Order: sequence, then structure tokens, then C-alpha cells
Amino acid sequence: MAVLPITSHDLQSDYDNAKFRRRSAFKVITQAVLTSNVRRNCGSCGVGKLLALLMIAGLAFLTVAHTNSGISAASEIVQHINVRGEEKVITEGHGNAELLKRFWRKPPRLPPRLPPHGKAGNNSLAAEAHNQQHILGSAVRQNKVAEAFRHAWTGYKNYAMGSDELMPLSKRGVDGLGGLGATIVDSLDTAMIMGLNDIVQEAGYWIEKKLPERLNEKGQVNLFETTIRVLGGLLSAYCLSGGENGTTGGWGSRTRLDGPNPAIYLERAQDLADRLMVAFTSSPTPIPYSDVILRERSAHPAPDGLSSTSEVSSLQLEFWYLSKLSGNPKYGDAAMHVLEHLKTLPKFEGLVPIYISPHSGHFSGQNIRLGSRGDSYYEYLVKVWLQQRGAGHGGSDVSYLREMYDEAIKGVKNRLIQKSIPKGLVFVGELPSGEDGSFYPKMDHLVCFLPGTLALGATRGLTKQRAMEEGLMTIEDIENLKLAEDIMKTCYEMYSVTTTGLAPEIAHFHTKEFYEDGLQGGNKSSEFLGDIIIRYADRHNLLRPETVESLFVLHRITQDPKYLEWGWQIFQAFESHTKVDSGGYSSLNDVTILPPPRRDKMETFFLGETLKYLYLLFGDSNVLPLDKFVFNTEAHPLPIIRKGVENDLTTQTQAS
Ligand code: DMJ
Repeated sequence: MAVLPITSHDLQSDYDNAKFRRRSAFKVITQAVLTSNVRRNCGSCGVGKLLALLMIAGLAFLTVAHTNSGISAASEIVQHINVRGEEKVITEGHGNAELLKRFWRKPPRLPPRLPPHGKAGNNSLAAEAHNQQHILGSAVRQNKVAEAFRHAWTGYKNYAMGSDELMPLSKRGVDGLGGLGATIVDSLDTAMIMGLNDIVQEAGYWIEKKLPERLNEKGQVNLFETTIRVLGGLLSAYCLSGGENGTTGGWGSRTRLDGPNPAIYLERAQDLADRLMVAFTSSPTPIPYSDVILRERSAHPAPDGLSSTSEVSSLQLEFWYLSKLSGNPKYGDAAMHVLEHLKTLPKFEGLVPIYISPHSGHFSGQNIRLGSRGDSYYEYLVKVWLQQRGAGHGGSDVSYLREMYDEAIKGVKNRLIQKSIPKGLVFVGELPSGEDGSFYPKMDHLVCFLPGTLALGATRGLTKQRAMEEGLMTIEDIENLKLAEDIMKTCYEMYSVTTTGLAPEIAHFHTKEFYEDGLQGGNKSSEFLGDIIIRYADRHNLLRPETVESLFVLHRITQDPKYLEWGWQIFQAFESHTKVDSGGYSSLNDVTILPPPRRDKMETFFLGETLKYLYLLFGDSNVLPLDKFVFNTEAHPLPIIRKGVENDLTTQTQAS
């Protein structure tokens, strides 16, 4: 029997013709018979005519049944969208019923796509309608991210409240960061931004009641981790809850926040910082020791005697802001002294080795990279400059930071950027043996902070459009923004190339000099399978934020809607593969196989950073505007201080 084709074109025409009317099943059948190919074909075929009519009637019945299944069908569809936004073939061999169901399934309702910037058309009504649709789609996505945050928090609260991290598979807590309830403090400002007041209260009251005894009793912590996660989290909570006056608005929130008096957050921050200060004061050089015993107020170098370059240079946003809030310059002085010292050290085209000795004050070893132990050195050069350039540190000029940053980025472009083969992904490699050694095409996922940092540096947090209009961008800025977009694409492809749609911890890139066979990501439909090499030891995913962080910044700055789609795909992949039914999300041991084996840990930065950046990505760009706030390296927003408002920092968070 000849199967009569009903093409998507036919279906589309019917839909278009009946846009504003619901049509009955009877009309569907009669119209199909009278107007479609069926009528023409059936004219010359008696048996065929009968079979065709029966088939159409059957299909119409399925349509009605499908329509009636309403919400459940819609949610089923959502589950069947794979990470590239296409319909997924669920399993092979589902038989005719499944085929018919799929054939008649409405196209999945993806949140609306924006047209490329500036192409919305001249019709302002159409543009407004489009805008409304976009806002709606964004709200749906933001809700999904907020639900994910609640799921993560609930798992933590049920099984690990008060511990640093949740082990979601064994349903217990673990103190991997010194025992200060790191997940609580890291999560608090995310809950504030999402307007989840019950969580704000739970976290806030824990900080009020329990954190003091932890600070008194707990032992060893890492200076950097504690500063970025705990000190940064407390300071940001203080800022977002409106400081002493307790009113919000200036950062874009419309929600009144509950929880303790915000002054508590500042008090806890100062108590913590007073204990951490010993890392600076007991070192013989401006380079702080890496470890602090909080209850003893003593500090120690790491076992090998060295500090990480990124760690000693990523404390300044937090300590400096604390000085401004408390009126005590000692915090900012100590932290800024590190950068002033780093300025004097010899570098290689602005690039620096990943270790530094607190004993000698000099860099140690040759290893240069923007991945682990190097990353946030480059990030803080530009962020501290942005934070303080309008205010000055004790009247001093911070333009040296911008100069160090500009020089470093030139070095990155000269020495660390290459293109993969065959498809030409722009990636950032390493110089493990320093300036005289060879280039190594390895890129940590951590390096994916760089697109966001480059974009921030290029426009100073303004949109590209505004920065261009105001003539603020140099040729170099424009080049850097282009580089940001190229590396962003590579970071996205590191997700897209794997079977799960999630990135590995480390990727290697195929170049003329370097190739390893048989180590591909597993997504057969990716055109970059041959470019990205994923070694077995590097296939884990720790729920890290860097890629979505950069997507957020790049979307704010370029307003290119593709970044929304990329972020949504990544979020869906996290949902599909890392969500644990009983609560929380787990890291993965291997992103290239299905189902991916899980790792029993939910890192604090999944709540503090990853979900926060995703939420902000899909939201209104007036919330925490990037020319007024700078995010520390753990995604805690701190205000950019301007001259004239130094004595009243809360004005920035209160003026709506
Ligand atoms: C976070 O603690 C911070 O983003 C840090 O700068 C790098 N590592 C993690 C997230 O991956």
C-alpha cells in the first residue's frame, strides 16, 4: 500500500490557516479529505481511498487524545529535548504507537529565540511583542534554575546542614573546607538574588547563631578559599540586604529580604577577616601564607612552602571592600600590598608562574598557565582595577593594575593562543616549562573564566553598543572582545562535544604538533570531535561555573541571544545527568558515557556560582549591572565604589 505522505509543510499550512480558531476533529478530517494530497491521490484508487480515510480518522483521533493530555504531554516533550535542543530519539524499536505519537507530537515548546541584535524589525509593536515573549521565556528559564537551586539546597539542608558540602549519594555532609558551613555562606546571596526568602532566613539565622562558634573552634582553613567563599559571601549578603539600613533596591531586587539584621553579616565578616589577617602579618614578605588556624590565629605555609599565584592575588576585592565598610584600612592595605609587590616582580610578557614563595617573595618554577593556580591572578587584575579606579586605595592610583592586565593579555595572545585542527577552535594553552619551553595544548575548564574577564576589560562592564557609542573602546579592546567570543565558543564546544553535554575538567586540543587518537568526547553529531581530546583522567565534571559565568558576562555585554541558548543547553544537561532524586546534584566521574558515573560531592560553588550565573543569564540586565558591581571569583557581587559615596556605601544598594 502506498503510504500517503503528510508533510510538515502540510501540517504547518493547516496551523497557519487556523491560527486564531480551534478546529474540531470533524473539520480536521473533512478539510484533509477535501483539500489535501489525499483527495488527488484517492481519485484514482478505490481501496486506497478507503484506507486513507481510515488512517486520517485514526490520526485525527490520536491528535485529539494528544491535545487532551495537556500538561503531561508538554512536560514529556520537555524531557525529550536533548542538550542541543533537538528532539531526542528515546530508545530504538518503540514500534508504531511510539512512531505515531512522535509523528503527531507538537513541536517542542522551546523558549522563544531572539533575533540577532538590531534585526528586530522596524515595527515597534512587533518588537514589543517579541520583547514580551522573550521576557516570558526568560522567566520560565529563571524559574527552572531557581527550582534547581531549591533542590540543591534542600538536599544540603536535609542531609548536611552545617557541613561544608553535601555528599548527595551517601546523603551526608563533609567538611572539606575547614568546617565553616561553606555551602550555607556561599549560597546565601544566590537565594537573595532569586528572592527565595525562606532559604535566606535559614542560611541567615545559621550564620547569626552558629557561625561564631565555628570561627572560635575550627581549625585549619585555606586563606584563599575562605576569603572568596565565606568572606566574599558574607560581604555580598551584607551589601545585597542593604547594609545597616536593611532596604534593598539599588541592585535590582524587588523582594524584601528576611533574615537577621544585615549588620550581623558584616560583624561575622570582620571576625573572620581579623583571624585571617595573620596570614599576612606572620609572613616575612607581602606574600601571605596559604593556611590559617582560625581558633589559634596562627598561619602556616603550605607543606611545600609555596603559595599559589592565583590565591595570593585573589583576596583584594574582599579585603578592600571590608576596609571601606569597617573604616579600618588594615584589611585593604595588607591585600593591596600583595598586588603592589607583584607589580615589581619580573614577568614573561606579563605572564607569571603559578607558584610564589612567601619566604622569598619571588615566583617559583616556570609553569605558566591560566588554569588552576594561575587563573584568578589575571581576573583580579582587571576586577580590582574596576572596583577601585573610581575611588583609589587610600588615595593611591590603581592604574598599574590595568597596565599589568593589558600586558598580560598581550602575552596571552602572543604565547598562549592557538587554533585547533581541523576545525579551528581558538584555545588557550600552557607553557609548562616557561618562556623557553614548548607550548602545550591543554586547557582546563577553569580557563573558561577568561571570556568573561576579557569582555569586562574591553567595555568596563558596559554593553558593547554603549561602549562603542561613547567611544570608550580601543582597537585592542575590540580585539579582546572578539577573542573573548572565540574562546567562549570553544568553552561551549567542550560541553557540546561530549555524550552528556557536560564539559570535562580538562581538554587537550589537536594541533600540528599534538594528537592523541581514540580520546573523543562521544557526541557523534559534533563537528569538533576531532579537535578536542579528552584523556581518561580528565573526564570528570565538578559542576564548575566558569563557562556559564562567561556566558552571563558575554550576554550582558554583547546582547547576543546565542549565549542564552548555550546556557540553557548546559543547564538542561546538568538537570539530566547530575540531579540526585533525594536532593542535591552530584559531580560526575566521566562525561563521555551514558549514564555518567557519579561522584559523591556537591561543591559549594554549584550553588554559589553555577546556578547564580545561570539565573542571572536568563534575567533582566538591570539586576546587578556590571558597571556598578564586580563579582568576586566565587560570584559574590560587591559594589564598585565611586568617589563621593565612599562614606555611604549603602547608597548604592538603596537608590532604586
Ligand atoms: C571557585 O572556587 C572559584 O571560581 C575559583 O576561582 C576557581 N575554582 C572554583 C570554581 O571552579
